[in-house]
Amino acid sequence: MTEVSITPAPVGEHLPAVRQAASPMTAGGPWTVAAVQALLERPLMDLLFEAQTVHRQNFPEGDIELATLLSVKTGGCSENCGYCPQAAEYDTGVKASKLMAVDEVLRAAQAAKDAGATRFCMGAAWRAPKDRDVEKVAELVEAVKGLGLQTCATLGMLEAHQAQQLKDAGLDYYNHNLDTAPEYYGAVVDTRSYQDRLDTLAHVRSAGISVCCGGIVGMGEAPVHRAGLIAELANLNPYPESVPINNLVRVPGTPLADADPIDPIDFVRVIAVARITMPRARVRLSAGRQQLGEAVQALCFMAGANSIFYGDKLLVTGNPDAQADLKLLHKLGLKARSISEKACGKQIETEAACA
Ligand code: SAM
Ligand code: DTB
Ligand code: SF4
Repeated sequence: MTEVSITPAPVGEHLPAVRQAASPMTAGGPWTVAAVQALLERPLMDLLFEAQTVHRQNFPEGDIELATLLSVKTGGCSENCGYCPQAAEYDTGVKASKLMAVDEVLRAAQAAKDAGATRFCMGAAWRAPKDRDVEKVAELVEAVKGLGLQTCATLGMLEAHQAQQLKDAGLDYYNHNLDTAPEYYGAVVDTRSYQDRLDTLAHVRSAGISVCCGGIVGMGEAPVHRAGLIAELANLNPYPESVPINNLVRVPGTPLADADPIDPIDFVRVIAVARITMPRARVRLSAGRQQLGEAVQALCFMAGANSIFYGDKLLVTGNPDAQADLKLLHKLGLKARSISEKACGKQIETEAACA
């Protein structure tokens, strides 16, 4: 057994260094990679204490957002993202299909709403949609919005006029992840650049759509790359309203199928640091929850996660069963966010509307 020596910390070092927000969505920055890495390396109990303190200051209601995903256009994607089962060049057994019809999507959205979700996210395996694709997705957005759900879409790279068209249709959020640090990006995907991702995020912002942007851990990245991802996200000005943190789902047939899984405690650290650096963001415990188990998820909520993907399926891979998730929230004494019990007393349009 390895011998571990524990050095007591000087008095005062365990106090939380709570940072006050200058404005709700531009707090604390700019963050250097070194400062973020130093946070990641803090003694776990200090880190959790600080993250929970920041969390309580910014989300006194303490509810958990339930967001349901639907793959509206599956597989056959021309990009080569090393993590993704939907890339055409990998043999993953995913069957490619065309864009779903409005009534089929509406049925799924209604079921998600009936099960308690407040946000419905439509994903499409495109590198970049064509204008005629955006027109059809705009119809989906309008229909889902009509049910009283928050709408989110993730369709790949967007041009400015396409973002505007989606905004006009009532899109609340656009998900477009930076996925990892800029210097590790080329090791994961080389059919597009980091700058391409940032350009789309800028178009989404300019159109007035709220940004959902996060990344994946467990892709063989070094701790400095995790710090680099968080620093990039936190330094977006403003930082994203929603930050999904995915634990890589290792799908056979993808280049990352055999990546070493991240240590669960390191996963919790990433959540805590996302909370501290982006105090007002909804930090979402995203893909890969099945692999974490209940105790680690509980630590993630302690660390400031306040959103989950909810429903038996992600896009093409599995997710914890919805009933099991509701039981877990109940066991932990956590409440799901609901449209009728809004903390702000207004119809939820964006998180900012509740500020
Ligand atoms: N094609 C669009 C794009 O790439 O932005 C939208 C769909 S894509 C599947 C959305 C996100 O899912 C990716 O950016 C990535 O963060 C996440 N993702 C994909 N495969 C994953 C996996 N195996 N494990 C964890 N997250 C994954
Ligand atoms: C995000 O950050 N994670 C979701 C959503 N945004 C679109 C997707 C996870 C995909 C996991 C693998 C799959 O089922 O395709
Ligand atoms: Fe295509 Fe998106 Fe999958 Fe990359 S992550 S292969 S862009 S569907």
